[in-house]
Amino acid sequence: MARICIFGAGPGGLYVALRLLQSGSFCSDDTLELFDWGNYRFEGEHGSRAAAGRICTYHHRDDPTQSYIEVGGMRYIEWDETPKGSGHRLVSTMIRTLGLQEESVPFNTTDNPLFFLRGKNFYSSDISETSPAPYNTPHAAKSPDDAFTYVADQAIQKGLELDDRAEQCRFYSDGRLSDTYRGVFEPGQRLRDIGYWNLLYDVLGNEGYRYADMGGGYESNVINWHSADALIYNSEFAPGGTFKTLRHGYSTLFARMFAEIEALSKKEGAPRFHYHARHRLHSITAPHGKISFRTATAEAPYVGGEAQTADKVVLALPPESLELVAQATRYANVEGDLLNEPKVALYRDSVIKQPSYKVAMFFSSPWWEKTKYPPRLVGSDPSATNVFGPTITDLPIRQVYYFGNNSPSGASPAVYALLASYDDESFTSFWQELEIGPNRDRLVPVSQQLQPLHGPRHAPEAMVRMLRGELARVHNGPDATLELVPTPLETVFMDWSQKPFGAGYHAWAAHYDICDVMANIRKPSRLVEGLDAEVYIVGSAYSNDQAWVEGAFCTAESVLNDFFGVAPIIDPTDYPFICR
Ligand code: LYS
Repeated sequence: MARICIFGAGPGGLYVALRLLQSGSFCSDDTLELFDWGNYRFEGEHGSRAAAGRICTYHHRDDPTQSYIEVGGMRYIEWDETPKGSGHRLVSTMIRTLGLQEESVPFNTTDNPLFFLRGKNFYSSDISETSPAPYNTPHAAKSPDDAFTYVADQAIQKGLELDDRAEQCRFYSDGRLSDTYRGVFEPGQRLRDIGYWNLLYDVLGNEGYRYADMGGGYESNVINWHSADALIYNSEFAPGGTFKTLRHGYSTLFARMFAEIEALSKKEGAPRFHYHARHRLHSITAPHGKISFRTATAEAPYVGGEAQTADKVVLALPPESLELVAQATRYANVEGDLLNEPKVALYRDSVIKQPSYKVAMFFSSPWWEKTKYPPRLVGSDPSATNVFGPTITDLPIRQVYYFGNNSPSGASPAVYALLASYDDESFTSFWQELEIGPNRDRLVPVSQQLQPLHGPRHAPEAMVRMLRGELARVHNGPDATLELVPTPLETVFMDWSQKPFGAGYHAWAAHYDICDVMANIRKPSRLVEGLDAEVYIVGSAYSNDQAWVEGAFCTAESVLNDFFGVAPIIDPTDYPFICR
């Protein structure tokens, strides 16, 4: 008669629930419960607002027959199923085993992106010695991506097999600056103790750094994070990378996982299964390993209910949510405060929360095709969705992806979807002040805003005009005005910096042995002398693949294998799910 409680119905929580049910390791008098602060029953007003954690496919006017935009996670890297092959093995495996392979389509990215940097419009193919990008650095004669490769060449010792995942893990803990490195840092110094901004600045100079930041599209990739991880991770975003998605939106995967969970829980011999929408974990303790917790409702999220017990608890929650639970527990000042144990708190803080923001616009025409600087499409696969991009700019919109007319049913009249802004870090605050609209004071404290829990929100007029102006300049030249971009049919935004997520994604902080953190934060009681509590933490934040669903699946799979006795879903020999 075991009770297992999973908090968080994002990719990590769904994965744990599904794999546990599939493993058949339950008795029929066991109970499996899944809690989520939102209501991710995968049916919006019109059955369309499929969402799970930080995945959210938004169809125009919330109508599933219409074109859509991903306002959260949007793609994955396919694994070809060979032992040496790279890619997201668990996401690819899940898609295949759930019978969604037919739905898998290329997420086209261009190998010749359009740039608008320092007021200049140009394509990647225009960049040359005689026509460099507008930065005062020799690196401006090549693509921004080249600057990242250059830094990696300077910093990494020759001869390492860094495509190999086990080798990568060793590099995270013990990678050293190459013997030939010349700069402020010493050759042979541990890379994990060097901030990546510090390293980029040391190698590229400030102009080179700015170019890598603005031309790379993601400020999140160049912050002062863990250099050993950054040196490997950033190669994933080079132009022309091969990504995939699901034809009718990435949420299809999570909707299917949820449906499968419900189906399996109705089978003979299955445990009792309960999904508690709009219920969150309020606080948790584990004195001498005995778990005690309180939940709260979405209506009164900070008021804890009666104390409850469980045999095992999985916290499939991002760091911000863990911190909220830790705070409530700390104020109760009770025995067994696991999350606030000094080493657990230190390890919880091993990742940097990265605010990120997405704005989706829907138009009655693909106006961008007839501009002075249209994005250039690549890929001629007829099964491809129209998605392509990115266009990259130093304007606050930062990156643009052209989803186009991707209505699942060919709805008429056609509606063309545009991910008008994909921005992160300091750029998110540009949009946040436009959320409220003119002549209005703030009514809800920032710390109590929960927008991403309720789904995308409609953008006020001034935000829409700001977006049109920036899109006009990017596609028509620095003097273009907003009238060059038609009035959209609809504009919605998603601010992932708000609670309970507190970030769109996470990056490892420098000065941590991330392998040690990854291995131990999964079961935080391992960080407390003499304690054994069946409380587990999973999710992309503390993973080998941050900012990817794969990271959440890998931490979840490793917890299932190592602590729940579930056999690995695929051979882990050449693909450690976590580093340890
Ligand atoms: N997985 C995200 C994407 O495909 C990456 C976010 C970058 C985080 N530094 O765009």
